[in-house]
Order: sequence, then structure tokens, then C-alpha cells
Amino acid sequence: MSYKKYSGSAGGWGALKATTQHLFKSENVAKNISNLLRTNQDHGFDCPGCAWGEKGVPGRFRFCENGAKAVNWEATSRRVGREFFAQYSVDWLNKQTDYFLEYQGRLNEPMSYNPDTDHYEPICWEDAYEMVASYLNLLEDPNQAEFYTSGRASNEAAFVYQLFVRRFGTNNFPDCSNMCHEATSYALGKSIGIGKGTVTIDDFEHADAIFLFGQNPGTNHPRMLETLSDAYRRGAKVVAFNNLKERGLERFTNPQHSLEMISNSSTPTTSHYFMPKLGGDMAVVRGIVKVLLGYHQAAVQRGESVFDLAFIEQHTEGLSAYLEQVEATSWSAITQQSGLTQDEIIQAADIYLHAEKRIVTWAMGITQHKHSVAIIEELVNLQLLFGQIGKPGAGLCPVRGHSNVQGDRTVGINDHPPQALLNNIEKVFGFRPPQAHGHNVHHALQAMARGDSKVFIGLGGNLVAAAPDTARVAEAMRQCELTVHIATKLNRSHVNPGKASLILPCLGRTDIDMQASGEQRVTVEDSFSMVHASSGRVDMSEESIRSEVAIVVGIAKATLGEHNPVDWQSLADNYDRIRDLIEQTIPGFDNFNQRLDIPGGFYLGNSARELNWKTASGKAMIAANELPEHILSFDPQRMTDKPVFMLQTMRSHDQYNTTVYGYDDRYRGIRGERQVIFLNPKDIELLGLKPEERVDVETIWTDDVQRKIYNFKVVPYQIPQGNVAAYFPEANALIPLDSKGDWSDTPTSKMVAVMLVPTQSEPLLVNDRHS
Ligand SMILES: Nc1nc2c(c(=O)[nH]1)N[C@H]1C(S)=C(S)[C@@H](COP(=O)(O)OP(=O)(O)OC[C@H]3O[C@@H](n4cnc5c(=O)[nH]c(N)nc54)[C@H](O)[C@@H]3O)O[C@H]1N2
Ligand SMILES: Nc1nc2c(c(=O)[nH]1)N[C@H]1C(S)=C(S)[C@@H](COP(=O)(O)OP(=O)(O)OC[C@H]3O[C@@H](n4cnc5c(=O)[nH]c(N)nc54)[C@H](O)[C@@H]3O)O[C@H]1N2
Ligand SMILES: [Mo]
Repeated sequence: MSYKKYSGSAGGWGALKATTQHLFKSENVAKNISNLLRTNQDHGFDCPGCAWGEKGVPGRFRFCENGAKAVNWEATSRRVGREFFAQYSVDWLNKQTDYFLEYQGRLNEPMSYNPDTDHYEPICWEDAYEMVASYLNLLEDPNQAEFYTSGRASNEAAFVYQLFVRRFGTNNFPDCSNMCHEATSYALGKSIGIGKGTVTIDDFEHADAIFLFGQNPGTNHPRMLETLSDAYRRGAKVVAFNNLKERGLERFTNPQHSLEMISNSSTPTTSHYFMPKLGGDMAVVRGIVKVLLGYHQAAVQRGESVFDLAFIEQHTEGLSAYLEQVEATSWSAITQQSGLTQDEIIQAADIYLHAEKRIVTWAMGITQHKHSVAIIEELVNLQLLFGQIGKPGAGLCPVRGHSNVQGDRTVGINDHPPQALLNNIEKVFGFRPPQAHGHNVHHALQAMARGDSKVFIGLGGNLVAAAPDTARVAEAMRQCELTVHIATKLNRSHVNPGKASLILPCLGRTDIDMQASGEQRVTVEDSFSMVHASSGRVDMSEESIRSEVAIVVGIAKATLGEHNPVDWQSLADNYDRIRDLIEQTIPGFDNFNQRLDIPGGFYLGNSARELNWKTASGKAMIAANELPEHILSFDPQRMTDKPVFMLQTMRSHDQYNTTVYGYDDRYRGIRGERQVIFLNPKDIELLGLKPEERVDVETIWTDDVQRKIYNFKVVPYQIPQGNVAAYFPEANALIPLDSKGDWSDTPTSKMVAVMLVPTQSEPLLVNDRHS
């Protein structure tokens, strides 16, 4: 491994070089180049990378480096079938790295686990469906099964899945958003009456200031960099709050912009960069409001106002309780928790004040804390004080992760379904769906660990690696009577099988989906509530692979019967019929099939943007939360005996969640390794360590379980003292299952208290990852 500071800008030739390397690695070069040309085009497929939106400009070539990796990874010519599983036992496979498992290629026939031999063996599709049905129908209670969804599933697959599961009799819908933007959905639902962002991509062209909290677009939403540098170029202020100095947030060379590429020049993506402590963003925003409140009070003396009093009066509730909280919050609490100085906060407040149209964006640096809901409510408060919702160029923009995670929730993947959804299902399908709330990821894992839940079905994803407390979760999975994985590639969850286990290989976004009525399209919803069609290009007809819809229909038919409550097969034969049912059940999808051809898709609408507040009070709620007490101020200098650090777990540039594409993290200067831990140079010195030395990292938590990872290389980095960072999934072993967000139940992946000790043991063997 080596690391050195990355001196280039984000994007640019570095990105182009890496894209090309990944094309060659997929062993499918020509096909993949033509695939790339079709990404996010009308009549192409939706990029399986991220949920950032596109302006509907037909004919423009849009791709980004990490979208290219996602496409190439899926469209590989390598295959994992019966010979592979005959060769390797599950025990052996479970000792391999995540990279090794996925790199083997696309799963291409259904497999069933044989516990006697510890190998997966081929099974035919119909037998697999019957097997799932027999386990499900043997359960005493439908609530003993867990139905997981990962956010790549299309609207069509997700809708059919939730219909099957609700007819079967449960709302147990753990899904990836429980580990992702759940706090956003909860907080926005409570404060503005809808759990989604209020802006569209066009708003970014009109904003005067864009405030970004806790996200790393250079890696995770690269197409957003173009939006940010465009905004910067026309004079908007782009203000980043990030715990780390992220290269992709500083400068960007647009690969689509030939002059910048040729001259090797770049545009800054941010005008100001602040580095708060982990979890300190609520204090940052509280501080900004405190400054602005001061200005407002002074203005009132002059008979003027700084806040948008008309908006507040007409549209909100809760102002005075909140302002009392702001007054009561001391500057010392604000600076201590935020890690920023009062001057820095005044600077940020002044930028906010001097803009007229402001957008606030956020991602995992905000949502994966204990007090995430309160942080998001604080962001909303700021925007409400200035009437920044329902106005062009302004609003709230949670930047979603998986390309259809937002759509899956829209069409019913929800463990706490709104009553209106349940009523509509009853009306359209003539049965009364279960009314009680079901399990989210946290509850599902606990129920599996207790042995209460006995069947796990995963529509995509990799829960064992994505969830916290890896050892405990793997054990919970192994305890199940049956685990079923509908997946494109082999992963950690498959090699931690239940007593019986099935792998059911499915088509991905890039593949042609041929059904009885011909080639099918699916639809997805991006972060801006735009719904658009996607159709793949790769011919998979030679393989024994089925579409997600066909697989769910197969399971539903076997479990419930051919016509209960719909003619299942007709849905798999023609997805237009599924869209007709979505149209009847879910608001906003009128003329769904007719609108598939609209270039760039159609807008689902957003009630808050229309200043229609679907909250209990009928108004937008200004929440009055206290700053969280649990954020102890970790000052390692005062704890020289056994310093405690706060750890965040994040993505490298070469991964997609649990999918590891490679071992470089270019913008952070890391090459050839993932077992690294980023520390402030002063903390390295304080611990008596040297850069590149190895440490073991151990969690401090309230139970007596040892959670420890070994042999992590110390890397000096621009990060506040007392905070450290490492990659997930490797660091997931450190996060206790019970360390979760208030109200959201999201694992606190950005806040784990840890201690570091020099590695005592011999370096562990790292499995051969390039075989
Ligand atoms: N290439 C690629 N694209 C992806 C993904 C991927 O894995 N790879 N994953 C997709 C998914 S599902 C998601 S949810 C998104 C995730 O997108 P991000 O949210 O950008 O993902 P993370 O890597 O978790 O990065 C979190 C960022 O927040 C910062 N941060 C952490 N804690 C704090 C904090 O307390 N305060 C502040 N201010 N900053 C903090 C970190 O330094 C880091 O820059 O990306 C999606 N897109
Ligand atoms: N410590 C820590 N943990 C985290 C996070 C973190 O920041 N830190 N982030 C969390 C977040 S934001 C998220 S969203 C979750 C992600 O959790 P998941 O969504 O469960 O995980 P992924 O890694 O996205 O899933 C990858 C697998 O999905 C399958 N797959 C890929 N494409 C398709 C497809 O088209 N259809 C089907 N059926 N299967 C497909 C492949 O088999 C692949 O192995 O992880 C969470 N975990
Ligand atoms: Mo996510």
C-alpha cells in the first residue's frame, strides 16, 4: 500500500484513465463502451450507480467514472455457475474477500445449499419456487418471515413484491433505506409532511448558495460535481461542511468539457469548506441560526426583518419555542460540539444571509448518527425561517443513494405503511392488508437473532456486509430455516446461508428483459422525484437468469396460488399491467404507461413544494430540539492514558456499498489497500505512532461483546483531532447493532467510539483477492 496526497482535481483525466482501466477489467470492452453510451439516455438504461438526476437534454453523452464502474461490473462476461460452486465449499468462499466473491462474475443459474456437503448445488426454477412456498406456508405466522429490499429493484419489481408480501400477511419490509436515508424520510415527514426532497435539478441553476452537509459527491454522486461547478462558475456560493477534506469537493475537471480536459484546468466545486467534528452539524446550524437571529433582532429595532416573517406566519408552527432553544444554546456548547470557531460560523451565516435562494443538500454524514433526525430538523428550521421551500432555486435536497431507493418506498416498500396506502391496496385488490407495522432492518435482525424470524428473502443487496455487527448478523442469518437471495453477483450474505438457502440469479439494469409480450422496460425514481423508464442492452438469453419481476411472480404463484389476488403470470408477461396497477394504487402515476416516453421522465410532484403541508397541524413544523448530550467532546490531548476516538465508516472511490471494485481510493491518495484508518497527524503523534504503522481498533460499548478489527494502517489525513475514519464493510464489525439513530433506527455508521492500540498479533493473512 502507499498513499500520497492526490494533486489532481476530481474528475478529469484521472477519472477517464480509471474508467478505461475498469472497462478492460470487465473483459467485455466493446459491449461496455456501447453500454456507457446508453447510460441515462432516453431509450437507454438508468445508471445503476446513484440517484442523482439528469436534465432532460436528449442526445448528450452523460457518464461518470463511477457509473462506468457500476455498468462494467454488471456487464462482465465472467460467470458463476454449477462448476464454480462444485469447486468451492461455502466455508472456503466465506474466507475470501468481498472483492473476490463479486469479481467471479454474474450468477447464472439457481442454486440450492446442501448443508451435508457445504456446497451450493443446481436446482431448477420451479423447484426453487416450490421450496420457498413450502417454507413460507409452514410458518405459524407470516410475521416470522423477513422480506428485504435493496434500492436497485425497479418500481415494477418492488410493487409486485410488496403486493405478494402483504397478501402473504406481513409488513416486514426491512430495506436498505433503513441504513441510509431513513432519518431523512422520518424528519421530513414530520416537519414538512413528505419524506422527500423539495427541489428539482433545475433549481440548482437558480440557487445563489448551495450548502452541502456530510456528503462526498466526487465519489458517490459524480454527476453532481458538474451541477456544483456550473453553479460556482455563474457566481453561486457553494459551501461544504465535511468531516474530511474531500478532493472531489474542492476542484472538478469536467470530463464532458473538452477545454478543461485539454488545458488540465479545473473549476472549484466549493467556495468555502468547513470541517466540523463528527455529528457536529446540528451545532453548526444552531450556530448559524444564532448569528442570524442576532441580525434579525437588530433589524427589528430598525423596523425591518431578516427572517421571512410572512412565510413563518402563514406556513409554520413552533417558532417561539425554537427561538427560545436557540437563545438558550451557549456559544461554548456550539463551538465545542461543532468543532468550528465562532468566526467560522459567522462566516457561514453571512454567506447564507447574503444569498436569496438557498439549497441545502445532505447525505450519509448527516443521516447515520444517533441524533440524525434532530440534525435534519435543524436544517429544515433554517430553511423555514427564510421561506426557502416552494420557491424556485431554493429548498431541501437529501441526495439519495441507490438508484431506485426512493421509488421503492414510493411504491410500497415500507415497514410502517401510511394508512392511505393500505386502504388503496384494499380497494384495488380486494383484500385487507396487514395493518400492524412490520420490521425494519434493526427489528428484522433482532428477530432473526432471537430465532423468532425463520425465513429471510432478499430482493437484491447484501445485508450481512451492509448491516452493523457483522459477526452477530452473520450468525442471525445462519440461524434462519431458509434464506433466499435474488441477486446478480455472489456476496457475503450468500456464503452465510441459513439451514437451507437459495441463490436466484436475476437480470440487472443493463440487461435486456424479454418476456412473453416482448422486451420490457422498468421504471425508477431519482432524488428529484422524476420517474423514468430504463431498458437494458445486454443479451442474457443464453443464461438461466430471470428478471426480478419474474422471480417474485414465481414465488408468489407457488406460495399463494395463480390468481390470489391477481393473475400473477400476466404481470410478468407484460409490465404495462403492473404499471396500470401502480397507477390505480399510488398517487401521482396517472397515465403511467403513456408517460413513459416523455424525455427525461415525469415529475411525481411534491406537496411541500406546493406549500401544502401534510402534517398533523397542516403547517410546516419548526422543531425545538436540544443539542445532543451524548456527543462527548473527545479531546485526546486530555485523555493521554487511553484516548477515545469517534470513528466514521465511509466509502472509498473504488466501491459501491459492499461491492468492492478495487483497492484504490484515488482522491484520498490511497493505493492498493482498504485496511486503513485516517487520523489527524497530531493524534498519530499523541498515540506515539508513525504513519503506516498498524493498529487494532476496538469498540467501546455498553455490553461486554468484544468488537475489534485488526491490522489497520495509520494514514495521516486532514480530519479534526479526535475523529478517525475507515471504510465499510470492513469496519462494520465495530458497530453495535444496538447503536442506532433515535426514531430512525439507522446504524450509527458515522459515530462509533473506539480505541486504537498498536497491532499486537502477526499481520492477519489477507485472502488472495486477485485469483
Ligand atoms: N461510487 C459510489 N456511488 C455511490 C455509492 C457507493 O458506494 N459508491 N453508494 C450509494 C449510496 S447507497 C449512498 S447512500 C450514497 C452515499 O453517499 P455519501 O453520503 O457521500 O457516502 P459516504 O462515503 O458514506 O460519505 C459520507 C461523507 O460525509 C462525511 N461525513 C461523515 N460524517 C460526517 C459528519 O458528522 N458531518 C459532516 N459534515 N460530514 C461527515 C464524510 O467525510 C464523507 O465525505 O452514495 C451512493 N452512490
Ligand atoms: N458501516 C457502514 N455500513 C453501511 C453504510 C455506511 O456508510 N457505513 N451505508 C449503508 C447504506 S447507505 C446502504 S444503502 C446499505 C446498502 O446495503 P445493500 O443495498 O444491501 O448492499 P449493496 O452493497 O448495495 O448490495 C450489493 C449486492 O446487490 C446485488 N445486486 C446488484 N445489482 C442488483 C440488481 O439489479 N438486482 C438484484 N436483485 N440484486 C442486485 C448484488 O448481488 C450485490 O452483491 O449499506 C449500509 N451500510
Ligand atoms: Mo444508501
